[in-house]
Amino acid sequence: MTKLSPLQIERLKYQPKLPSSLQNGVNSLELVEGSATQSVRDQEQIQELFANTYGKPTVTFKSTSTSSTSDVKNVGVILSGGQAPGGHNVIAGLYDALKNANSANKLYGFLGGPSGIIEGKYIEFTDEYIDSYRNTGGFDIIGSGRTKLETEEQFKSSLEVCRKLNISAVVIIGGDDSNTNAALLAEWFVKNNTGIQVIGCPKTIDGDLKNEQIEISFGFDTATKTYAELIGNIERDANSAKKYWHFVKIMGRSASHVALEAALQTQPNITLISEEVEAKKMSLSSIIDYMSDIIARRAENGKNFGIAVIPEGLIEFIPEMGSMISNLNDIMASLESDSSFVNATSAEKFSIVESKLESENAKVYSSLPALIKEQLLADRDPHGNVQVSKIETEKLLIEMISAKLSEMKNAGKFSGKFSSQSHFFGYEGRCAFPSNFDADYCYSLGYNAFALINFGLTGYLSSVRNLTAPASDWIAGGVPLTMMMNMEKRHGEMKPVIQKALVRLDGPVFKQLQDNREDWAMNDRYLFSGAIQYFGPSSVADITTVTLQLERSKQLASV
Ligand code: FBP
Repeated sequence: MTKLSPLQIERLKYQPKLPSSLQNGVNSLELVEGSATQSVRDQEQIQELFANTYGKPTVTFKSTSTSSTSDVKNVGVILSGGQAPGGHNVIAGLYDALKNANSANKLYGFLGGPSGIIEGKYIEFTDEYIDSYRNTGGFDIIGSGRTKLETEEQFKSSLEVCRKLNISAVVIIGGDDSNTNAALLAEWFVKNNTGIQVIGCPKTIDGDLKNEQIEISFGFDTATKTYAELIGNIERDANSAKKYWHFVKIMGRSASHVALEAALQTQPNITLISEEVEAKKMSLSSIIDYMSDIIARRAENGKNFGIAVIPEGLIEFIPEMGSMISNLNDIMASLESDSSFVNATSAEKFSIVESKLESENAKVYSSLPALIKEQLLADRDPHGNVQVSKIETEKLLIEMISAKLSEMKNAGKFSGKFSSQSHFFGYEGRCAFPSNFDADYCYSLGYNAFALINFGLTGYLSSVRNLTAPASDWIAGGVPLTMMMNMEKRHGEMKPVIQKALVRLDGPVFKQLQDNREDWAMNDRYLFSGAIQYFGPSSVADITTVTLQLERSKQLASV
C-alpha cells in the first residue's frame, strides 16, 4: 500500500462544507429559474451556432422539505486542461451527490482529458477509490489533457462511448477553452436528439473564468496562496542578503489575476499588470524604463535588492509584441505542418518567419534575443494559444534592464549594483493540497453539478456564489455556457469561445495595488503570508482571496 504523509492522512478525513440548500441531497431541491440570457457579445453568431442551447435562463436551487426519488443515471466526468487544486473534490462531490440520489447510479471517469471520452478510456469510480483522493491536489485521479472537442467524428465517437456505458450526462471540469468544448458538445448532443446532457465546472488557477454568476474559478485560491508563500520566502531572503533583485514570473496565461492577488498578499517592490501595460500602450522599452527607474531610485537609498512580480502572459499584452505574436500565430498555423520548416535549423526558421511577418512585426521579432525568438516558435496548444509558460519573459526583462542600467551608469545616472535571480512560479502551485476554501468550493461545485443533471439541464456551468459568506450561505445554481461566449480568432479562424475575464483597471482590486505601488516600491512592506493554514482559527484557515473579498465588498456596497 502507498505510504501517506501525515498531512495526507489528516486531509483525507476533512469533511468539506456544502451550501445549506444542498445539504439534504439533490432529491430535496426546488429549481428557481431566472430570466432568459444572451451571450456577452456577438449575439447573432452565437445564437446561430448554438440554436438549441442559446438563451436559457440562469437557475438557482432552494431546498425543500419534500423528497422525490430519482431514476438511475450513469454519469461520465472529464478533467480538462491545466491542473488546479480541488479537481479531486469536484469529482468526490459529484460522486457523493449521485450515490446519495440513488445508490444504483454510476460515475465513470474518462482518462487523460477529453481524449478519454473519444477513445473510450475510462474507469468506474468506487467508494474506496474516491476516498483515497478526497481533499488532495492534482488531477491524477483520472489524469487531464488538452484535446479540443470540436469535430463531428469526435462527437460521434463520444456518443458511441456514452451509449456503450449507458451514460446520460457528462461533466467537463475545465477552464474557458474546456468549457467551450462543453458548450459545443452540449449543443451537438441536443441537435442530434441523443438525450445526453453536458454540465461544466469552472476550473483554472488563472482566475479568468469569472463573471457575475461565477465569482471565482476553483484552484485560484490555493495557487495564489502557494505563490504568495513562495514570494514571501524570497522577500525574506532578499531582505536578508540585500544583494539580489529577484524577478518572479507567475503563472496565468493571459489575465494577470494571479500576479495581482499574489502581489496583494506579499507587497513586492514592483508588480507589472499586463492589462495596464496594454491599456497604457506601454512598449517594451517603456516597461524597461519604468523598472530601471525604480531599481535606480532604490539604489540611491542604498538598496540594491528587491522583488519584481511579472505576469506570465505579459508578452502578449505589450502592444508591439501582441501584434507580432498574433501575426506569428496565423503564420505558425500553416508552418507547423510544413516539414521543410519543422526540419529547418533555428537560424533558418527565424529568417523564414521574418520573411512572412508583416514588416513592423518582423522588425520586432528580429530585435529579440535568439532564446526568446526560439521560444516564440514552440508548438501552440491545441486551442491555438502560444505557450507563454515556455517564454522566459523574466530573463528578457533582466537582460534588457541590465543593458539599460549600464547605459545609465555611463551617463552618471546609476551608481548602484544590479545582480539578479530569475524564477518562474507556475507548476509549483497547480497541484498543491486544496485550501479549505477550494476543498469546500470544489466539493460544492461537483455536488451541484449533479443537481443540475437531476433537473435535466444541459449546456450549463455549475455555479456556487456568495463565496465570502460562510459556506452554508453559498448560493448554488447554474449559468448557461452560451451566456459567456463571444467570437475570437483561433488558429487563424473566428470561433465561438468563452470570453476571458481580464483584470479590471477600474475595479477595487487593481486600485488597491495602484494606491500602494510607490510606497511598496521604495519602502519594504513585504508580507509573509506563510503556508496555507489548514489548522487553526477559521479566520485564518477558511478565508478566501483578497481579490474576492474586495470585489464582493464593492458589490455588496452597491446593493
Ligand atoms: P487552464 O487554462 O487549462 O486552467 O490552464 C492554465 C495554465 O495553468 C496557465 O496558467 C499556463 O500558462 C498553462 O496552463 C500551462 O499549460 P501546460 O500545463 O499545458 O504547460
